[in-house]
Amino acid sequence: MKEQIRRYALELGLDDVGFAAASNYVSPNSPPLESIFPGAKSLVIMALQELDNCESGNMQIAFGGRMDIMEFGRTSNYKIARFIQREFGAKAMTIPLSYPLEMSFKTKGCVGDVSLRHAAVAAGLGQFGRNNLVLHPRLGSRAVFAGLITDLELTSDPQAEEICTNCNLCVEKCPGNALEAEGKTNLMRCLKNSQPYGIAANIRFWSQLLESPPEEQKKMIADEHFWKLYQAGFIGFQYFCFNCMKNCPAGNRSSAPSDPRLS
Ligand code: B12
Repeated sequence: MKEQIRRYALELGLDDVGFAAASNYVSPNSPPLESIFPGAKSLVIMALQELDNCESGNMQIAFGGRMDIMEFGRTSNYKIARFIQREFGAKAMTIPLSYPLEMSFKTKGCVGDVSLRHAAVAAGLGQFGRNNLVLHPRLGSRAVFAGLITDLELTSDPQAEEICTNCNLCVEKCPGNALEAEGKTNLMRCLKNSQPYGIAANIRFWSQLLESPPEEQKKMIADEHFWKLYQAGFIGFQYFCFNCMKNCPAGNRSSAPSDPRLS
């Protein structure tokens, strides 16, 4: 079964596929899988290579690339879930790549219902690096994960090798010093830099607008800041920083072989 699913997924154009038994998924800060999918037995996790867009200083192009990946990831999730239902008569529930996730004052929109990083580790697709991203053996930090939960019984793939060399480039290049403490990203520092038009900026802007006289309101609406908030709002969110991902030298994407499992 695993090989049939793997082949199907690789033929869709995904970069890698891994499997994890539900019991091997350990993410202490996430809700239990059983609370999401009673009877869940396994996770099927896919790795997609981040496009070179992330290197651009133009943040429309940089995040546009991520939107392409998210769209492809979601389409792939749907196709693989349907493949599992059709071929094996099993249930499959897709995991959102980023959003939606629980939004509350408690979680501050920072805890996914399934942690794709912990799932990727359990599925043998990588290990946590100094930047707290999961480094895929070939794609390094430039890996985005997608995946699904199923009641098919699938064994876990072997653990991936550790490729982070602790070169510290990610720490040095983080504009918010969000990676100073090992093993823990300072979320608020990361968010302030990576999503400058997120919820905090919105609260500030709209409160200020309400309290301002009409002339000031006109100026605020004419300001670029408002237009950026507007765009981030209708996209859902927009990242303005890819530093911990794009500066990481781990992995060797250029030598990526075509997958031998497809030949
Ligand atoms: C919410 C979210 C965010 C929030 C908060 C992240 C957070 N809480 O960790 C913010 C906005 C800050 C964020 C930032 C980024 N994110 Co984000 N994010 C998510 C999301 C939706 C949920 C994450 C989550 O549930 N975290 C909460 C729990 C599970 O984390 P935690 O237990 O506290 O674990 C943390 C630490 O304890 C540590 N950790 C845990 N175990 C271990 C073990 C070891 C050995 C070590 C060293 C560390 C470590 O790592 C975690 C990071 O703080 C996921 C998608 C998903 N559903 O998983 C994407 C996801 C994690 N994000 C991703 C990316 C790429 C980013 C950014 C690079 C942004 C960008 N421009 O793309 C930055 C990276 C920040 C960084 N270096 O840590 C990718 C990561 C891919 C990868 N290769 O690892 C994911 C998986 C999305 C995807 N579909 O691929 N993200």
